[in-house]
Amino acid sequence: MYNDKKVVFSGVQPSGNLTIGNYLGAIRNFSAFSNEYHCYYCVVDMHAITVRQNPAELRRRTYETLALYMACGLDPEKNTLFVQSHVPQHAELGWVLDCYTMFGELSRMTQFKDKSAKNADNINAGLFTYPSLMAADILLYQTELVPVGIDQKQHLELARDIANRFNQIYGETFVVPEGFIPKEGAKICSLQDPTKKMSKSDTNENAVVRILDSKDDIIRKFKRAVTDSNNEIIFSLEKPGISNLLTIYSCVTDKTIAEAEREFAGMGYGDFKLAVGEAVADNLAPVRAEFARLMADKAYLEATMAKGADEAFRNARRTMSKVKRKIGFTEPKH
Ligand code: AQP
Repeated sequence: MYNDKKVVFSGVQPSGNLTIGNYLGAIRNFSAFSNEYHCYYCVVDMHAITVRQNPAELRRRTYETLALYMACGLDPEKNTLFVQSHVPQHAELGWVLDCYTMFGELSRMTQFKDKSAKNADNINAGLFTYPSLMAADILLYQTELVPVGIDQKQHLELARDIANRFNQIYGETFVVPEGFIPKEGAKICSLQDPTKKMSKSDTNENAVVRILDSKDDIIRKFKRAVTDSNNEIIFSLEKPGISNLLTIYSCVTDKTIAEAEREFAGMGYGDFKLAVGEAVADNLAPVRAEFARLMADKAYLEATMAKGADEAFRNARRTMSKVKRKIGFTEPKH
């Protein structure tokens, strides 16, 4: 820790248009930490290139992701909002931590296995070492708490193992981070295959609800959502489609699952899906409006990015020089 506040860090890849999974599992929970913690929220563009990206789209999405952070309530005066590639210590520490991460550990990562299967023609080294770069992102800021969806739990555990390993060899260097996984919304599932998580890079548009989808699109996608046999609207392992919709409804209305089940008892699936779609669209309407306002002010977005990069750089540099000293690197005396 470099000031008296404990640190929160989290990131989102600008690898596609963000989904309600990214929103409910991660971003909308971020602002709750802003008063008590020093929060770093990063647009992790370096992670995004582990899968081939179109350069113009990557650039546009980087601005959009930053604007979405703010549209979801993150005030750049109270949070450090920045872009990963603007702070070179991420790559620098990422390389160092690669040398303290075992091949066997990386081979066990389920995201690597999933993404290798999806991108069989581009199984690059970056995709494999993604978790040690993620560990660097977190450890650079001496982070205590990392709010993420459940899909990132395995990577976070590896970041803890890497921090502990490094600390054991060189003495206390990194704070060992804890994950913060929300009780509701930690895994929002695909509307077309509710046994899988909703992913922004899914090519089936009906499976994914994007934060910036229009109200009509949102409602249409929910109307087409896959449901389960028999007409009961209850949360159950045997009913992944209905359970996913109840979870989404409960997140956007702040009602409990039990309250939602009571509200929809006896209703047909068609009306239920329409009600969920409308609740989601209404919840996202202010985010969409604020996003449009922010995107119209590119100068403000650029100033926010620059300010965030400066703040992040100052603290990242301190951790990096400590790491270099510990491992025996020399520094030039100018
Ligand atoms: N479906 C989800 N439910 C809950 N949380 C989710 N997150 C992602 N999908 C869901 C959380 O969103 C944050 C940012 O995710 P990311 O950009 O790092 O990428 P990801 O986890 O790989 O998410 P995607 O949407 O599936 O991206 P692509 O398709 O590019 O791989 C994380 O906290 C994540 O847990």
